[in-house]
Amino acid sequence: MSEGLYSMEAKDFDKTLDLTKVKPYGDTMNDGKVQLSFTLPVPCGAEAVEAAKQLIRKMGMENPQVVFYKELTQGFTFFNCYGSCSQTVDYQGIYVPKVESSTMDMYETDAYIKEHFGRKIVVVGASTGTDAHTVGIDAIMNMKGYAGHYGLERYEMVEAYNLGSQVPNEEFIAKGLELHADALIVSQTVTQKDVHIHNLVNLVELMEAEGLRDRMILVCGGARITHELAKELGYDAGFGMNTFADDVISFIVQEMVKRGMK
Ligand code: B12
Repeated sequence: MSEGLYSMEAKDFDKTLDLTKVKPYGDTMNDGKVQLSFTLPVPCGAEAVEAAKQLIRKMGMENPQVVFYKELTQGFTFFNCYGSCSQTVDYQGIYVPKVESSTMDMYETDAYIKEHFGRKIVVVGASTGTDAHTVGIDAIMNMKGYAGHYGLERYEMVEAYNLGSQVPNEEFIAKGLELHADALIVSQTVTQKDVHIHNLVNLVELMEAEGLRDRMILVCGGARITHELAKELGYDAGFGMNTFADDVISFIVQEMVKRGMK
């Protein structure tokens, strides 16, 4: 197959698609088909199926269909359903703040660091505060990496220190200073009661109080972190799901060059 076909988008071959009024796609353009699954706390039976259909209509769906239902336990029924969404979104009007650096692979990054700095870049990472989730920060830092992308420990020109999880912010900063970190990278997974926001803000405040904020690149990441949120909280960048080490180290070194850091 030619490369041209791979780079085709729906708008290239379907003239009924209007990007100012985008609807879900099921079998045909603009059919609005949506799959829903949920549980109702009612006994399994015909009344439960009717309740599910009425609920789907109230959600703004036309033609509700229950295609599977089963008693979960006495008094609870689980449903798989379809409906046609009557709402649309203006895709063309969407603006999402994103990290603007261009992602380089490990070899390109190592070469970039040699050319611009002539020394190793020190990156210190941790899952901080009460957060015990390590898989995200490990995916970014571990030698073996994640989904085919090497982690920072593998880079020839990066000195990567992974402090693990539940690292108090004070300890994190102290370690960053001791290791002469160019960048601190923080992972936050738990967001219940906005614990991630309190913890991320606390780190920035501590760094500002010690006059350190401008001396290091500060980055956060996690499944529920966006670049927009990170910027609001005083970080240089934020990375969400599907991030790899390539993305974050590319940002760090390009940002260091922009700021004239040596
Ligand atoms: C594994 C897991 C655990 C394990 C963690 C083990 C470990 N060593 O990490 C254990 C069992 C310990 C655990 C405990 C808890 N967990 Co838990 N856990 C999960 C689970 C199943 C997977 C998380 C994971 O590993 N994802 C895989 C990694 C690769 O993805 P990721 O973290 O998103 O990382 C990627 C990006 O986000 C990004 N990224 C992440 N960090 C960083 C950092 C930087 C700098 C950058 C650039 C990028 C980046 O890059 C990564 C790679 O692309 C999720 C549910 C789920 N399916 O997601 C729940 C989940 C995260 N846990 C949850 C909860 C509530 C808890 C507990 C509070 C439960 C409890 N009541 O005790 C405790 C919290 C303990 C604590 N003090 O933190 C909730 C969080 C809900 C919320 N919104 O807050 C989830 C979503 C489950 C749920 N649906 O309720 N958990």
